[in-house]
Amino acid sequence: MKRRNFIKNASLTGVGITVGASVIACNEEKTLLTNETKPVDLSKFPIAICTWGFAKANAKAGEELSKNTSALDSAIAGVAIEEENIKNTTVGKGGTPDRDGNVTLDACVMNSDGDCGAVLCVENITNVAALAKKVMEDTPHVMLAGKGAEEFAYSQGFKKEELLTEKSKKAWEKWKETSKYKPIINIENHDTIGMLTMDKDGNIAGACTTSGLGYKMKGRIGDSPIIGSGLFIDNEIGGAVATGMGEEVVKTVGSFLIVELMRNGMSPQKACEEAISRIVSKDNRHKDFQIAYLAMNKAGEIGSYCIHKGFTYMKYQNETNENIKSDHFIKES
Ligand code: SD4
Repeated sequence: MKRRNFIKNASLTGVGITVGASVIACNEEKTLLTNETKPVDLSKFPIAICTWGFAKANAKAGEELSKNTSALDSAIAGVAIEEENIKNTTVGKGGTPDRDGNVTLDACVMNSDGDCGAVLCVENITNVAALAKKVMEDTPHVMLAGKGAEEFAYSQGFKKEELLTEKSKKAWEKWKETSKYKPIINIENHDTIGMLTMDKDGNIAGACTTSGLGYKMKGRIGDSPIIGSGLFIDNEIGGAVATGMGEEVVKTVGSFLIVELMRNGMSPQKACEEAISRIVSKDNRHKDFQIAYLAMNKAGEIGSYCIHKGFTYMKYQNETNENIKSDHFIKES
């Protein structure tokens, strides 16, 4: 086999580590070989997957990938559909505000080179995933928060927008009558959008963007903009994204954990199951919150798992965009 375009075998640093997800790339032959010597058919690529039933967003990412747009730009173009969709109350413009009525957005992106950028608690800017990419590329930093992120956005030509819609404002005013803070499992069956994209050569990138938990405390940040929690990519291994109760994802650094489990030989499905098991084995509170993970490895294999029934994800492959039900931990729910 020709060794040009050799991608370092990550398992070589360990002793006796299983190597299911490690790859040797051999573009000339249009195949990837895993260390299990399973040939992977590159004609399966590109692939776009995203959390929940965000069909249009995922189709957009798939179309961009098919036009040879980079994996990261395809993901950003895909999630922008939901950031701009004011009917979606969990992402971008139209997102549910915090308990003081401020819509504050969180997002992060990661490319195939392992570079990343994030913005936290940003007001008045709709396309925060694109802003996270700007942080990655045009600042010496990885994360910008609050006013600093907003001012940086204006300096980059982003426009100031009112993110609180009349509808969200009315819902917030109604919420204030009781002020009961209880995140709702599978809210309206869509939530944070976490997307993983793989270009036709098998390079992976991702984006994660959200308005966070509705009626959160002012200044609260969840997992979504935290690299390793809401999103993690290692282009030698694969990627993972999370949705659900951010506080619990952060405690186990869920997306990073899944990629590491895949590095050590687990399938994306088993890795997602193990990451959920780390959360549910701690205590019984998981009965009251949802967490879902979605992962893809270098061979384009996909896995997902969640605590409660109801999580679905989108998969775009070979010009087909499907909504797929995830398996779940609490079987009786
Ligand atoms: C957060 N993980 O802010 C996000 C919100 C979410 O289901 O995905 N809710 O914690």
